[in-house]
Amino acid sequence: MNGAETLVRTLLASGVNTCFANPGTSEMHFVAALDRVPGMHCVLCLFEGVATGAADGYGRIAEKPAITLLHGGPGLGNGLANLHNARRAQTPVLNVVGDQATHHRPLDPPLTADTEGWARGLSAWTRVVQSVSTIGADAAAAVQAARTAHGQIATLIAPADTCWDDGGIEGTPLPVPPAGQVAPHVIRQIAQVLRSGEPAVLILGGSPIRATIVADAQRIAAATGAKLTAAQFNARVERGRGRHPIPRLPYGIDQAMAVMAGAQHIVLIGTTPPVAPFAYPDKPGYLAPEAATTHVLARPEQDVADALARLADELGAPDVPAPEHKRVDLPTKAEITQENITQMLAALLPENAVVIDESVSFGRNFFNGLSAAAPHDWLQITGAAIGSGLPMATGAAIAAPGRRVVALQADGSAMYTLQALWTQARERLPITTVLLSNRKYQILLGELTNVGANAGRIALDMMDLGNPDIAWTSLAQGMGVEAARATTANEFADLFVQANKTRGPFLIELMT
Ligand SMILES: Cc1ncc(C[n+]2csc(CCOP(=O)(O)OP(=O)(O)O)c2C)c(N)n1
Repeated sequence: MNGAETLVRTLLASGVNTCFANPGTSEMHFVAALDRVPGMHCVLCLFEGVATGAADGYGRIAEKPAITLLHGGPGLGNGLANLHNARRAQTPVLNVVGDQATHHRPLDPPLTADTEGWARGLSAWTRVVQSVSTIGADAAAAVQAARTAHGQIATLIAPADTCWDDGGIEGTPLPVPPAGQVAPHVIRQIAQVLRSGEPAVLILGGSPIRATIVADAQRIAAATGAKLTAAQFNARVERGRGRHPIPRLPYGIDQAMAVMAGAQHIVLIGTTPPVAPFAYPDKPGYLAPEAATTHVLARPEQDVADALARLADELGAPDVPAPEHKRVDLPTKAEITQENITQMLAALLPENAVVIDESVSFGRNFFNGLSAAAPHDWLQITGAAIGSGLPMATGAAIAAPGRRVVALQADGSAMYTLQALWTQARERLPITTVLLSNRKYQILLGELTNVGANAGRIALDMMDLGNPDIAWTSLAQGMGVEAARATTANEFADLFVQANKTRGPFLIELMT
């Protein structure tokens, strides 16, 4: 058995059966092994940022890693930004990076780079395979690393000769380490803080934020009078009609500070402290009142569900019934406004959809506005490195057969990784992309003012996508995706219904 075959067999035995690939010469033995060892769904991506973003979307839904198959340091480099988003989301991802054969590397051929160094910047676990005899054991360890602490980035670098040499030994799957439990004294201590009645804000994070987790957090909030919010950036939230709604900490500094106003205690539950995404002159960086004390109920890698349930019990907090949401009606007005489109999405979202949110400016209110939509999962860009939406939708659709994926997608961000549309068409994935076409980097126009920069003509040109206009319906159709343009809100509503009935992908260019 050669090394590549050993690698594939070990991955399959360890429960990893999906690969997002952009191969090169050093990965030829890996792709050849796929014909000899059945069971790996290998998905071709035409840019590495699509592969890594798809692995992020896949891992958030499947709660196990997909692999990315990348070509050397530069291939990995092209995928780094979406690995950054995946790392922030605690998504399990396993990169398999082919590289120069061990005996060829000293010759310094053109594609040679510090692959290991580039990998280490983002990966919790990195290993270079030393010989075919260890590649099986290395692969098993890599899967275990990716599945540790809810999810991490693991990178296995495989020099070409470790894949083509014979003598591989299949690795034994290794156990997934359970998430750490919060110590009893921490539960008691936080209960004491909350019993004091002093104003407190509970900030919930973790991956995923299940409906049951929100329900237990609501018990605690109701019993103690604490305010409950999700963090600003969340990998996955289960929500919608019949479930407890939970707001998220607003993006704007002033709005976030208003949520925190008066708090004497901040309790972090599976999340990191609330900080501003960027510094601004005369604005705080730490988003909490100066007098507030920050407490940690559970760190991101710990068992959040268990900690909340135990805290709720410690407080003797009774169950709180979820609100009875009425179905949202369609608005009667026909203009394309944020309000109307939000209401239309809330009224028409398919049951059990997976929503991907890279809607940036136009979609600022989508999250709260869709809390009474049909039950769904909400996946958000987590690391602020734009270009994750279309790839994440692609990976999520592969992980969620039978569910519609709805990507709420700003146009500037979509341009980073638009090749994802081609993969969506090739794999016939049930994805509706709502492409929010404002032909601007709108958010940056606001940021110019926020940071106190004086914008002239050249600066404003750097935020203008209208010269030339980007023809989204043509781009989508050119990659095999059905597409249509909506220039009124009613047209949008009709197209959204039609798109969601299509078996494959459909892109609606919404002229905002
Ligand atoms: C990888 C990366 N490059 C650049 C940026 C800087 N950036 C932040 S938002 C933005 C433009 C977003 O425009 P668009 O997606 O169209 O959203 P809009 O604000 O217009 O709704 C840019 C370039 C970033 N966040 N991440």
